[in-house]
Amino acid sequence: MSQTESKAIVAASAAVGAALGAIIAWKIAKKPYTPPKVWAAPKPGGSKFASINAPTAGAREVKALPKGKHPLQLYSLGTPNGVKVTICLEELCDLLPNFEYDAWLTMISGEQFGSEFVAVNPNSKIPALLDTSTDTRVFESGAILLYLCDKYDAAGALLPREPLARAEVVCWLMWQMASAPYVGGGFGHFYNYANVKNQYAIDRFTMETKRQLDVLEKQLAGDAKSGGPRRYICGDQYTVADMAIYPWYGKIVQGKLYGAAEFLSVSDYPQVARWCETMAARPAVQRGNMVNRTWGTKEEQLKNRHSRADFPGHMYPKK
Ligand SMILES: N[C@@H](CCC(=O)N[C@@H](CS)C(=O)NCC(=O)O)C(=O)O
Repeated sequence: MSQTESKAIVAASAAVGAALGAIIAWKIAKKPYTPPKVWAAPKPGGSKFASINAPTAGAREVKALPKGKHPLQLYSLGTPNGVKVTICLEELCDLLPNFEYDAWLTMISGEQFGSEFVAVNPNSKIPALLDTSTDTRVFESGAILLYLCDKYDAAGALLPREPLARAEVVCWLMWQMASAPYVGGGFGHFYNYANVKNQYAIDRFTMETKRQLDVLEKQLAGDAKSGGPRRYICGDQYTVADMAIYPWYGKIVQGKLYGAAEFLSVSDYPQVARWCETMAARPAVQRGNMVNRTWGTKEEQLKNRHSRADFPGHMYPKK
């Protein structure tokens, strides 16, 4: 058999394989599902993360966590939930000359089930923070943002201390925490990660994701109370609400999450796009985006972070 003939056979087999895969996916999608009396876990498959999913919690292996020399140890990955926290930590570096932290890359293909990680976050998800100065563990990204500001931001630069202003910021922070699962676990999962594209699920979560983007668009556009567009989510002051919301909704509008900008018609949200530009220009946002990141160009990644010197020199603004 000539080389050309064998190449043609390989190409033909690949095409037949792809066609069969598409038919199976289509058949699965069409098959009506009647829930059994008692649910049983399906065999792994069906999405990118299926192999780590289980209906039980807790440690799966005995495994120590690495520890650095600073009191704050962050165990995380550069996903939107992780980036919220690394942006905040980098903002604190810009506010406080002696503030430091260690951030350890934690791969969620299994490291979140190690015994010491589970001791820091019983929910086995990044980000997780350990404050070794008091042996305090903090989990849930929103709780970590509050903890960091309560402990280090005495001036209320990132989270106002005044109760009424603080309440508004906490409302938007809680909004983000409650809404993101619709975007990540709902829209992102079914549109991007699930092997079988299910129209019912995609329609449901796209509807909700667009509605949430419109909530933000209207907030940023402003009203009689704000007297015009709001520069940041809560007005003139940049806060933890911006840090929490930007890595999810900002990145969707910038086309950096799920490759869904066109599908979601993100040009419907010009105020969100305007706010994204302001956010992306902040040096701490740029650095926070790099920490514990394992994808993109080499220049966009800083897998583990232990000091300001880990970043290229130009990335900390001159005082
Ligand atoms: N509500 C949590 C969500 C954290 C979360 O979902 N983390 C994901 C990565 S973005 C994770 O660790 N997934 C691993 C898993 O589900 O096993 C938070 O905001 O901290």
